[in-house]
Amino acid sequence: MRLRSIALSAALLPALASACGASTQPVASPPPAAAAAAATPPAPARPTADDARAFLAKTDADLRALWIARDRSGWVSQTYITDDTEALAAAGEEAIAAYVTQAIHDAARFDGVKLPDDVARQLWLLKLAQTVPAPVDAARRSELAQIEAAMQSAYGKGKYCPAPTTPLGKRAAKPGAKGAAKGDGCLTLDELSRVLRTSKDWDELTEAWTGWHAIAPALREKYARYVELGNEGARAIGFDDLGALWRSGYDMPPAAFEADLERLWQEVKPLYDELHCYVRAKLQERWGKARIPDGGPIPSQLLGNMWAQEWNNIYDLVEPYRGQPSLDVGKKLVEKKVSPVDMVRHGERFFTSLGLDPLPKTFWERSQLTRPRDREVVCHASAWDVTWSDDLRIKMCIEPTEEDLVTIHHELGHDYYFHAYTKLPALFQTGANDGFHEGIGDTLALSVTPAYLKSVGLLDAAPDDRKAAINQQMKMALDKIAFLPFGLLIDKWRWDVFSGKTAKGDYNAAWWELRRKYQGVSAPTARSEADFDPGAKYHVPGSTPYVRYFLARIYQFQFHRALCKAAGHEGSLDTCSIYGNKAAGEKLAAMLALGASKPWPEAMKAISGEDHADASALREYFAPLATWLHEQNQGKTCGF
Ligand code: X8Z
Ligand code: ZN
Repeated sequence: MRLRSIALSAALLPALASACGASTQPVASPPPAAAAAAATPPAPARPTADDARAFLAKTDADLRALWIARDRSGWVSQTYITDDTEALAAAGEEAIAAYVTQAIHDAARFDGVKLPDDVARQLWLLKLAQTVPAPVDAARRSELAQIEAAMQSAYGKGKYCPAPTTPLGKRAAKPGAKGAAKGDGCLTLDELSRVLRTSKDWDELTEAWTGWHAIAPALREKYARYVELGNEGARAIGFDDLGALWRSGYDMPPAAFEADLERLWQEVKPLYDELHCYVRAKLQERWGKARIPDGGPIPSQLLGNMWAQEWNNIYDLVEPYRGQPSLDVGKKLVEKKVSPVDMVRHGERFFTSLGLDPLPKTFWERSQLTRPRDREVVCHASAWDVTWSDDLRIKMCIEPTEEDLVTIHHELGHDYYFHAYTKLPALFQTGANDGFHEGIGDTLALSVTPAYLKSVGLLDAAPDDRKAAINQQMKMALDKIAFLPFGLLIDKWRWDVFSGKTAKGDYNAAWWELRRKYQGVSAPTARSEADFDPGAKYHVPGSTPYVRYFLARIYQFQFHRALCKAAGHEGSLDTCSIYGNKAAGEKLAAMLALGASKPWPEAMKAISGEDHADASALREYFAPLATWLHEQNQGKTCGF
């Protein structure tokens, strides 16, 4: 879906200046949603720019109505999963998919017409508006929408029910014990994630990992069919396959985009390799070289996160210097009994301190901040503007952890973007590219420094010497640097699946090959093609493209450097907080207000003066740690 909700299957695929094939294939008779469009008077033989504008005005109104309907049912289905709400979500998705395919076909009459830039750009964005375009055939279109909704629900409802004799089964049976299952004796993703975050028991960690991954084999057949139908939809509007469509949203040809990603990856890979080497050595001290051999991948259940995507939860195992002031914000949140609402207020305060508006009253009435006790929901965090009119919300299952405090800033970043461009034409109501959208809240979170946290009572002391600063850098690197290869590989896997390079019979093997090659992690237990491990990551069954998060990890340091400069910060980037700085706020707001109305390099220029993605800001931020890691790794066998 291309939603005003981020992190749903939603999409926000951005615009591209270069042309990419419009559909020349005949499209079947218009679906009901498009019937109104078909009833407009026949276009003149030679359409003009004014005709294109009129077409867009109508399309804008139609899209708004359809997107609002789709997002209303999407919100309800994700905050109350039942067969009925799943069917409503599928219907909303189906209607919009039908409309967009038809509208793209209708817009083909403007091909070759000289158009003003804003008109040409909206027509191009229309082609990218549907993350998963539907086949023209009504039955297959309906099938695709149902599969998408079913995969999303299945993921949301996923649970692991341990047998009483297993390590987690025994734990679950102890009432009141940490990790004890509630009610049915089954464990949700939150509970299994808590085990991965806190347990230091090999068997428990392995069981939590395999337990969650057992939800995914049931999705394998559905996913294979989704690939067929999604490709059919993408081809019907002129793309080679669904992956080609996803790579087309970056104002450059897909091949140039891939090359740019590789350039960025090569710039940050040396830092990842040093971090991996250091962390592996620390884990070897904890678990032994028999389990983690030199030169090999790290078993992925040992990194504190279900997907080994961020490693900050094992900070205690890898802390550079003991005896420094605690950086444990989670402990403080628990100690001070900071409620989920208060955590969100902390986030909002950061945005308003920059001169941005407070969140609307309805945000507090309509958001889902905690996991409801009485129904199934999709807990994966997301941000919404359900009725496309400043109806801002977030959907989370907040726990008192630092991770969730950072995620709150992340989600509010999406909401503030929605708010900033709410008056633009609907097709421009998206990020300059999807990496921008993912990077805004994270940019502000980079300003949530220990000094800032101390000022709001969430830390007792901020680092004031080199050792403490290295500890803080390590903490940040376990989040920001550890994530980079993961951010890249999910879509590398999907692009190969969509293009057919990876056949259905190789889904899981291809996944683990990429996990080993890029992340240097291995599966906790033997895997086979009976498994479907990519399906255990939200964004795969949820149809959310993922390379956006890789981009966001690069952009956010670029944005941070630019905003710190605007704020007049002197000193190293890792000590900069733009909290309370209106000049930085203005710069940010100006960029957000552009939405997708301009190619993303122009938005990048508006905020940073630079017109390309540049990993040098990230490298500058982590320069002290890079030197330190390099020293620590002397004499070690690095690599995997
Ligand atoms: O999905 C998200 C956000 C919602 S857009 C919570 N993120 C990725 C993930 O959780 O895998 C943020 C970081 C990466
Ligand atoms: Zn996000």
